[in-house]
Amino acid sequence: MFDFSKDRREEEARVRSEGRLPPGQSLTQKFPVLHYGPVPRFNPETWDLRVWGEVEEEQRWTWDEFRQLPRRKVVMDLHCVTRWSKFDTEWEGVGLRDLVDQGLIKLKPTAKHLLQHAEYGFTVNLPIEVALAENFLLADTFNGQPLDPDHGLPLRGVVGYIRGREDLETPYLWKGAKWLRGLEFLAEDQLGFWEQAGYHNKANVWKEERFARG
Ligand SMILES: Nc1nc2c(c(=O)[nH]1)N[C@H]1C(S)=C(S)[C@@H](COP(=O)(O)O)O[C@H]1N2
Ligand SMILES: [Mo]
Repeated sequence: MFDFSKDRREEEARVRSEGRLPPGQSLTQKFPVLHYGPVPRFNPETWDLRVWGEVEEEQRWTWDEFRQLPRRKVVMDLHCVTRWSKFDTEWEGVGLRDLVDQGLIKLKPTAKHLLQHAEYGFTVNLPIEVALAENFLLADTFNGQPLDPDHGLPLRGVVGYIRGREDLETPYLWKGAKWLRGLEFLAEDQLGFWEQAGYHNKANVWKEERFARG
């Protein structure tokens, strides 16, 4: 095995000096896998992404249709509530804001929250402002490659910190659902899987909002 601990510590010192290491986090050069339950299989023939709730029209995109949607690239620092952070990760996919701006999703004024629905009934909630910001992406590509099955193949929500964008809310990584299959827009907030299990609802990494009090 390589011993890259010195390299890791140097990298960590650098991002800390740049003000990019949130409190209680440490830098990893790996990409740990974290989730509850099994990894689903991807079948491009039957896969779809559905959009419903507080929208003017429901949507359903097949895999081929999803790949035709407007695309963008985002570079982000990822912060996991279990205290690892991964820096300068490169994602490509579809921005929710672009779908709304281009009329591909028509939100009702009552749409105040997004509930991501993943395989096996997993859910996670975000306020609409966070879901529509540039640091939340419906990602199908990581470092120029399709996602690993463990990391959400074919599609996941991903949320992180964009350098210099202190104006954007940065939640912990659990706020992006792997194996994403549905976007439900809600008038009232609804807790997702980990939020019901006691994780913090807002999950701001700079404020260390890891767990709900109680
Ligand atoms: N479908 C699904 N998505 C999920 C989870 C899960 O249990 N199921 N866990 C979340 C948690 S707790 C984390 S930390 C990240 C981890 O993403 P990674 O495995 O790509 O590092 O996925 C999030 N998305
Ligand atoms: Mo997590």
